[in-house]
Amino acid sequence: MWGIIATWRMALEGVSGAARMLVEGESAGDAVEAAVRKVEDFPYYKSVGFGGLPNAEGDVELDAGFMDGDTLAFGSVGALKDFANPVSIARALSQTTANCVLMGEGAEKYAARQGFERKTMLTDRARIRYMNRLKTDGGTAIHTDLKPYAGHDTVGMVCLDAKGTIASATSTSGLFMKRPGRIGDSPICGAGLYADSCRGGATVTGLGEDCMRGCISYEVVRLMGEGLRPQEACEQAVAALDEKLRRVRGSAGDLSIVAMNAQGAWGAATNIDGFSFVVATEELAPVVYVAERQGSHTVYQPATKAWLDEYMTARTAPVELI
Ligand code: SD4
Repeated sequence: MWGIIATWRMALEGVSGAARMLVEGESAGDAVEAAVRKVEDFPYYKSVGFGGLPNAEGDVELDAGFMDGDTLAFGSVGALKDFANPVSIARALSQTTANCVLMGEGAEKYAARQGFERKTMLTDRARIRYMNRLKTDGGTAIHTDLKPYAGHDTVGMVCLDAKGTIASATSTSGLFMKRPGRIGDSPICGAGLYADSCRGGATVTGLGEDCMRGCISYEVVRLMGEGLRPQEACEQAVAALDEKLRRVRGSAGDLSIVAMNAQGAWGAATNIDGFSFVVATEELAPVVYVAERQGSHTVYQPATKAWLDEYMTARTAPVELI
């Protein structure tokens, strides 16, 4: 059995390509890296890779992580500027025995030494959104109460190949107008992603600071290891962290998680409405689902054609200076 599950509609083309690779017997690591690169390269997604929204100083700083569930090898980069495919740098780092989590300048030096492609990641569209935001915020660049904005779409994927290897990967530009140097959950092992080929993998999208507080990807894998089905594990972990955050902090940020176990069964849970995700397995052609919270449960259905059309129309609409 092979399978792949990923956060947000944006993953569809990458997941479809990965599914073809998995049919051909390629590895989970190769498939998930190729799938995430596809999202990073698409300029209309404003929260991953090329076209990602900048930080408070107008610089695009990218976070990405990669984990191999056979060996627990983990690599990540944070606040990385001017490289085309952070996920590939994270994967290369996962193959080193130490120094495998690098941030900022150190990550850039490593990427340059390894010959990764340099690229200016700020697009005209992203620059216009930044200028507009400065205007609507009266020129205040630094925010202390950043929230994920509508259309905040960190890509996270969990992939199982026919040999039983699970790999997970993430990539994001993080929160729009974040402080320079801010790292979210996406490059943090156990928070943004986790993979263990004996139990399963999970990856999350949402408010990074809150995702980290619950080490939520690890928690879902841990629950699957105790025998919970992926759907139960996702729902239980999201409901527990959401409840705890509300109780001890007064509010909970967005938390949306997807998971797949070692048998290729999958699940998803969210504490918001309108969380989309993509799944493909040996038995299921790539499909986009749209999920919503119902109490402590999550329900989802395949996206309608109208929903899919509107998604792309919104992302590719012209952006103008205000
Ligand atoms: C972050 N978790 O940097 C990311 C943002 C995100 O969908 O997931 N957006 O906090």
